[in-house]
Amino acid sequence: MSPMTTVIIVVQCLIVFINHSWGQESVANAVCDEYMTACACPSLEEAQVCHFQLRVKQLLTFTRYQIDAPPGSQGKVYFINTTGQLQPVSPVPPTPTISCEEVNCTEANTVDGRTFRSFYAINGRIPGPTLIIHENQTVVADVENLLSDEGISIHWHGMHQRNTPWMDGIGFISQCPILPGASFRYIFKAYPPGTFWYHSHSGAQRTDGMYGGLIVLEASNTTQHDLGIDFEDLPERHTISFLDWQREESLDLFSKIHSKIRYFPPADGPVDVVPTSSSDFYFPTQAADGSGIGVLKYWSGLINGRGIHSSVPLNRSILSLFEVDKGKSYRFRLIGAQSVYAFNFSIDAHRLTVIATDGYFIKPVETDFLIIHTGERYDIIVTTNETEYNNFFIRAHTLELEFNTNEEPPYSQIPHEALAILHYSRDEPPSPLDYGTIVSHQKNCSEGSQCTAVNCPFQSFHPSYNIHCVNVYELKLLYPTPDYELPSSEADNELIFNFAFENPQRTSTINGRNFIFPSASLQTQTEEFDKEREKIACNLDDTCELGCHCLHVHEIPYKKTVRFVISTVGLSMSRRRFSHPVHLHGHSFHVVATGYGTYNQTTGRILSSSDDLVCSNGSTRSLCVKPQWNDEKVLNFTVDKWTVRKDTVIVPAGGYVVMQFISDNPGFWFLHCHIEPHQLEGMALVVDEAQAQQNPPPKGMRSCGNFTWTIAEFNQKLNFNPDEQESDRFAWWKIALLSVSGVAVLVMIVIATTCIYRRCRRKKMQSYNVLH
Ligand SMILES: *[C@@H]1O[C@H](CO)[C@@H](O)[C@H](O)[C@H]1NC(C)=O
Ligand SMILES: *[C@@H]1O[C@H](CO)[C@@H](O)[C@H](O)[C@H]1NC(C)=O
Ligand SMILES: *[C@@H]1O[C@H](CO)[C@@H](O)[C@H](O)[C@H]1NC(C)=O
Ligand SMILES: *[C@@H]1O[C@H](CO)[C@@H](O)[C@H](O)[C@H]1NC(C)=O
Ligand SMILES: *[C@@H]1O[C@H](CO)[C@@H](O)[C@H](O)[C@H]1NC(C)=O
Ligand SMILES: *[C@@H]1O[C@H](CO)[C@@H](O)[C@H](O)[C@H]1NC(C)=O
Ligand SMILES: *[C@@H]1O[C@H](CO)[C@@H](O)[C@H](O)[C@H]1NC(C)=O
Ligand SMILES: *[C@@H]1O[C@H](CO)[C@@H](O)[C@H](O)[C@H]1NC(C)=O
Ligand SMILES: *[C@@H]1O[C@H](CO)[C@@H](O)[C@H](O)[C@H]1NC(C)=O
Ligand SMILES: *[C@@H]1O[C@H](CO)[C@@H](O)[C@H](O)[C@H]1NC(C)=O
Ligand SMILES: *[C@@H]1O[C@H](CO)[C@@H](O)[C@H](O)[C@H]1NC(C)=O
Ligand SMILES: *[C@@H]1O[C@H](CO)[C@@H](O)[C@H](O)[C@H]1NC(C)=O
Ligand SMILES: [Cu+2]
Repeated sequence: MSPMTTVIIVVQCLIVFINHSWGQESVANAVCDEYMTACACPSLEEAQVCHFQLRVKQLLTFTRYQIDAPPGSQGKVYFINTTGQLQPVSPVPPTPTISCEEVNCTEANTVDGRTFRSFYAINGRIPGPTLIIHENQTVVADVENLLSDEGISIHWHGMHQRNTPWMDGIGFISQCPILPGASFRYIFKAYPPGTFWYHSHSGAQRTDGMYGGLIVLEASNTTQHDLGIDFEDLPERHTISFLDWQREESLDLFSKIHSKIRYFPPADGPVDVVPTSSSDFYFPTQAADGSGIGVLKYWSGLINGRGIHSSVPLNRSILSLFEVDKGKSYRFRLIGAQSVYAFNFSIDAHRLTVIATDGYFIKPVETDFLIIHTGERYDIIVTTNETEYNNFFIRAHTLELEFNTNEEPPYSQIPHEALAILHYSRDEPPSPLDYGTIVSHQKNCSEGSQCTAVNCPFQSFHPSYNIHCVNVYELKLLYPTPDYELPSSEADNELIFNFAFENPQRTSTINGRNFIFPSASLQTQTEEFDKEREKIACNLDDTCELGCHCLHVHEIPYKKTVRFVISTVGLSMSRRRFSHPVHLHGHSFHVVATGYGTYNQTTGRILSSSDDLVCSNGSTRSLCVKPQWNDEKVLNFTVDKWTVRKDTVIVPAGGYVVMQFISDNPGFWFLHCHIEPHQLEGMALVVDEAQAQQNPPPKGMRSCGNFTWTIAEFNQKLNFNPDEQESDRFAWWKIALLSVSGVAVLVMIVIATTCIYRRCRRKKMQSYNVLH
């Protein structure tokens, strides 16, 4: 066999091998063009791997763009005219007019009907397309950063990322941000099934629209039977996301918040006016328990990217419309994508049957209102049994109340409401001109007609509201947790984290510490973190009286029952009390218990924090840097296979939530308040789970971090002589040539030796044969 033939055979073998090992997986490219609101993958039988492309751009609202046009191409501005239609603004000559037909351009993204500003679009839209995949499918998502100036990352909220912690999409925790002009390939297993979402986890980009739904369809089709409800599941049409929309871009907003300047210009004035009096400053509004809500002043609310600002008449707004047939039941999937505000969700004249949360089915609960906090998801069944009307308002109302010190409850609601429409397809869908004719059917809660609300951020409403709360810990799973996923009631490891505004600046902290991001990604550059740990990680024994700004990391061991107690107690004065929606990455935890403070029976407002926990130790100012259980109380927590599981949970103001899980997913997992300004101020920490068992990252993931060098190195560089380079390069070229010929000679020697040896053997054999 000649060496050439050998090489050819080896190469052919390699090709066959590669084809074989790659060809086993069937790959489908999900079509996900700019005009599509949802992009679906074929079933697992047809495609084990599903490929999406997500392109992130900065676009203007009310503007259409020709798809795939080069940068610098003209957008076309539209406004909603008096007949409720989109009317183009003609460009000034000589700018060429682009023509937008059905699918040539992005949609106009009219948001709240009023606010003309830039936002982050994924595939041309706000929100980005809903991605629909199947349980255990392998998802490949190429994320392209087409922004001009910011790094991005995409987090797949609720996906466990087992064995793939570096695919979790947290800038500087699980990866370096994707720089402008670059793309990043996320690959992960779609697990668990249910309603999830994806969103930026760098800066405050989520607030500016960088998110979309992520629906993982269950492999099992027995749910309908087990729930006893015959429903239709149409995730491409019936996924509903909520966003509280702001007038200014988040960079402007957060630079104000970080300077503690709560100035929001009046709605009827320009945004660039300078405040002249401290009375221009905004103070957070309050919920029924007196706790503060709304770090940012409310501007408007969007349901699937559309809504109505209070200054816009109904007949000049464009709302999201959800079509249904009469006499059926439908599964709707609700996604809390808000920046700050919780929404009280309801559909006029329809009750809601809550059937799942954060990917886990629950025993159905019927309700009038469902409160959804940022980060949470709830699945509901809506039965379309109304006979008289065809159009109903879908409402998402903030929990803000109008307090008047002299009055007693019930206080009236501040009218901050996002609207959409449920349309029975018995006739034509309404146009904006018809919106005004839609009859309101808001449920009036009275003594004789009590209402139910699921997921209140406090124990209960004052009786005068006639609203009964069903809170998270009261929900029960529909399917029991399998033993291998069930933590024991007794915790092997317990950590107590107090979420409060406890530092001299009164900004968002956990145990008195403001989280700051490292300069290199923890998950992919762990050696650097381990080396610098002393310098950059928080000292967990510090009493933090003067504030602690540090990389807050807590270690937990492998395969134990871990208990996190998330509390909101401590120094807080009543108005500074806040309920925080807390999200843990990498796990679904069991919500074992919820503790509440005490409430004034006359007003329903919080009197004091729960005394199950104490903060007294460790500091003269009683900062809650090391919260502990109160020894005088005997508390007993039990987990069973019906205990509800979630990945995001609301922790009541002045109270706590006990969550338990098995630490069977090694990785650096972020734990944080999902209210964007709180997270950015430092209400976050990293759980370092089983570092020794962590999976090293795939080759080639980019690294980031500080760069520093010395003057000596600089001087050496300064003495560089370009003129010497030509000959130098020649020298390298010669060395390369020499090595190649050297290798060739060696190979020839080896081949020659082998041939000679073989021939000798053949001769020996021949002589052997001769001998016998
Ligand atoms: C509103 O815009 C539509 C579509 O561009 C146009 O047909 C209609 O005449 C406009 N209405 C008014 C009142 O200008
Ligand atoms: C828009 O798309 C249609 C169909 O693909 C095509 O015929 C038409 O020329 C396109 N228009 C423009 C302006 O690109
Ligand atoms: C999907 O994968 C998970 C984890 O590997 C497994 O527990 C589950 O049974 C799988 N689901 C199906 C339908 O195969
Ligand atoms: C569920 O799926 C199985 C297997 O594909 C099928 O035989 C069965 O009819 C399905 N059941 C329902 C209620 O759709
Ligand atoms: C739109 O609504 C406003 C006030 O709500 C009303 O004055 C106006 O006449 C309406 N326009 C049309 C075209 O119906
Ligand atoms: C939710 O909003 C509706 C109006 O949209 C109101 O009637 C109801 O009282 C609110 N419920 C809660 C729990 O805030
Ligand atoms: C529709 O069903 C609900 C229960 O799901 C019931 O309360 C309501 O009265 C029904 N409405 C009509 C018009 O039948
Ligand atoms: C609730 O009360 C308002 C105002 O009193 C009334 O207009 C409305 O019809 C009532 N809603 C229902 C469903 O009865
Ligand atoms: C509860 O609130 C009422 C009304 O503001 C007040 O008079 C009363 O003293 C409060 N009760 C307690 C225990 O603070
Ligand atoms: C307070 O902290 C000290 C040292 O950190 C510890 O020895 C002591 O037991 C703690 N006291 C309580 C009541 O937990
Ligand atoms: C805790 O609760 C369990 C189950 O309810 C019970 O068996 C156990 O005795 C309780 N322990 C204490 C100390 O109350
Ligand atoms: C990187 O630089 C920042 C800012 O100077 C510093 O705070 C941080 O500790 C440095 N990181 C490391 C790993 O040295
Ligand atoms: Cu918070």
